Amino acid sequence: MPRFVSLIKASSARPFLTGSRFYSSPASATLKERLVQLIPEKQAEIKQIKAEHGSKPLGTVTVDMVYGGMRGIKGLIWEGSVLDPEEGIRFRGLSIPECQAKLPAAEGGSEPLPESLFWLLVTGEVPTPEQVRVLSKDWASRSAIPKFVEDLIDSLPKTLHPMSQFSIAVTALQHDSKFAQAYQKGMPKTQYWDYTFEDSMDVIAKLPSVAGRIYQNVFKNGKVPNINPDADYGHNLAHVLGFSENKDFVELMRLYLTIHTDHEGGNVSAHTTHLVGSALSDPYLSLAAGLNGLAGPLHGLANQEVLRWTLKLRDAVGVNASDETIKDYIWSTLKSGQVVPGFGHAVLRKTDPRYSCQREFALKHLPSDPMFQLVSKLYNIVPGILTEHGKTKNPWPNVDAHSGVLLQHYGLVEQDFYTVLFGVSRAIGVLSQLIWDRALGMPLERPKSLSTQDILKIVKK
Ligand code: CMX
Repeated sequence: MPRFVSLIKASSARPFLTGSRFYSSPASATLKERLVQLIPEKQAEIKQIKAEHGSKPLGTVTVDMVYGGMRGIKGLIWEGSVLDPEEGIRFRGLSIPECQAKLPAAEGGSEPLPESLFWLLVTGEVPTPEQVRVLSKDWASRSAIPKFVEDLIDSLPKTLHPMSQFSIAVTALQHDSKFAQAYQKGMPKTQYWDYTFEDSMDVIAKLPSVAGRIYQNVFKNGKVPNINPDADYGHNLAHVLGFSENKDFVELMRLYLTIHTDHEGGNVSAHTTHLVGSALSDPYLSLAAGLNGLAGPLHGLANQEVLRWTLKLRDAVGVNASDETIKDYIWSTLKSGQVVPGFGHAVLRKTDPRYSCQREFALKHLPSDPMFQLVSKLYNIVPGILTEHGKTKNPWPNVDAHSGVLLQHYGLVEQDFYTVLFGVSRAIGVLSQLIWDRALGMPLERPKSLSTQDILKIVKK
């Protein structure tokens, strides 16, 4: 009997796999069917790695690392993406330009569909256009949110930050967690990944409905357009925000949602989701925790801070200001003890390729936008000043330095909403890993902490 047939038969006791159809090749498999094949292979690979190499060191931990936010400590497994300080992110080995070239796009579009990146992150494989189409439909079919969550969002004060509203709504969606319900009924560990997969698919699918509702409530007339069951995820997100008539904005959403998904495992939103998930908190609770981390100004909230700071700069010095005047403004930010938002990174040491591809998008679609031209000027000026300032290890721009200027060009000018868009995308990355966390039986995360007294005792020995 071929291996995949026995796997599907073996898995048929699982409640969400009973409807799995027979398939003859991976190209016609659904995402879940493909996972049924891949999981035992990966489990066996890791078992072997642990047996053969389990006692080998991966590096040393210094006192500076412990006091320095654990930079550089190799202590996490993250399958979907790896970040090279010089080159930037690779999703399952593919750079952003390679993803743009290889991942299926929408009909008539050229940017990769975020559904295809989810497939890539989960399986390590480039999906066929048909597989992506099925996934788009699946997400659209799961997109409705319960009435009580709609009412809850509607009841929140407009003055509550959209990211707080987003996190509250995701936590409330936990009401319908299949993982939590199955755990209460006493599911065996072998089924953890299956329910994590179903919850992850559900919550990702519902995020545009949640984000659209928050946006329309806080900034517009409160009327939320319906999700189109035949449209892709990026198109539907643009639609609920009220921008789907503009084809370029829809393409921007697809690109935006693709590039913000994943940035290996140690960043605050990814690590938090993974950490909270390790307590077997379900995907809703784990994601909500990660979103709360994303809402910090040194992380995802930097995207709102960048546009706010750039607009203040424009208002203070004008769009045609000389380089010298702009330099003075940047120095005044630094001298007042603030960071220049959108520049620097904990791992990267070169321009973020997520910045570069957004710049390419702007050069193609909005080359003469005055704010884009100002952002381009900042690209030429800020790194030199940060280098002269002498503190930051990386003076180059990160992803957040560019996203706001693209959104405002199309009329999405409400900066406080920008991190919600980042959050919709980040869910795709962190939940693809959470599925693997449960498939691989990742244990409760519990590193050792030390007091300063303990450190002194150790180093003085
Ligand atoms: N402007 C001014 N100072 C900066 C700076 C910037 N853009 N970037 C770093 N520094 C400073 C740090 O605040 C730190 O100062 P202290 O020694 O006084 O604490 C010093 O330079 C060394 O920092 P680092 O090791 O280079 O950077 P970290 O790994 O500590 O921090 C980051 C990384 C991103 C938080 C930091 O570069 C920063 O604050 N940038 C601006 C905010 C931002 O754009 N965040 C978004 C990052 C991408 C994302 O997650 O979305």
